[in-house]
Amino acid sequence: MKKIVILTGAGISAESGLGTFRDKGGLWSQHRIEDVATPEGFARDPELVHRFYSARRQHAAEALPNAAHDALARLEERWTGDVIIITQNVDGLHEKAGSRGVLHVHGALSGALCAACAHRWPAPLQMTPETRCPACDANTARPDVVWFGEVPYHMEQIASHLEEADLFVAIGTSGQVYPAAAFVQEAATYGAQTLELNLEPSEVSADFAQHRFGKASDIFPIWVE
Ligand code: BV8
Repeated sequence: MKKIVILTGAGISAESGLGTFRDKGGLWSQHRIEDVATPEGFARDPELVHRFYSARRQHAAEALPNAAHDALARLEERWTGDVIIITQNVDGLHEKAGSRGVLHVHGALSGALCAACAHRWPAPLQMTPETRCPACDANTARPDVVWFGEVPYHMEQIASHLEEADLFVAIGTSGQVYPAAAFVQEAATYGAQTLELNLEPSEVSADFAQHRFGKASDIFPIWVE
């Protein structure tokens, strides 16, 4: 049966009250990427970076999935083929909506990683430079997210899903961050149909055969039903 691969970005969580990155007043307008989303920024000022991610972790913990997340979870239940969700989001809202096996290509706020021994554990809501690794006790804990210049997660698994996709759908992403922004091209190369669902055209709209523009919670449920 047909395999649907879905890439989501910050736009799918906008109606859950979580800020996007590049919209007006978005996360990147409040902080420079170099200061809060790079290993160099973390080395320079771990306290600032922990404050940035702890605030987002708090917001994500309080946020509820919206109709677009719910429709995706329903699609997974109802579709007789495979539905693979690859998310650039770190907010955990797909899991709150009931989606399982979501591939977090840029990590998750719910995870902590030890920069010294690579141990991973569930992140406390508020992390600080004093947060200690439960395995090696060093205070080298960091958010388990993929910063710019770092290798994205699950790339081999993602490559095989893109190869097998019959339909590739992007929801709520500006198509500005690589390699995720190039996933549509990879899927299309292997013959997938491509559909972009977004508030407005993205940087990679030209790579999609079809487009539906509007709010994710308006257009996606209709598309699923
Ligand atoms: C890597 C961390 C090597 C956690 C993030 C020059 C050219 C090409 C590439 C590069 C280059 N220079 C450097 C690079 C590589 C770099 C990169 O892409 N830079 C960009 C800025 C040019 N990439 C990397 O460094 C990556 N690593 O390349 O390693 C490698 C590669 C392959 C294999 C092995 C090794 C690592 C990138 C990961 C960075 N980490 N997040 C966190 O803080 O969250 S990226 C960050 O941006 C988030 O993950 C976010 O998800 C992602 C993308 O943003 P979007 O999700 O698209 O959000 P955005 O705000 O941009 O857009 C929202 C969209 O929603 C808008 O279009 C809006 O219209 C729409 N919208 C709004 N409301 C709604 C809506 N749509 C529907 N409904 C609504 N209601």
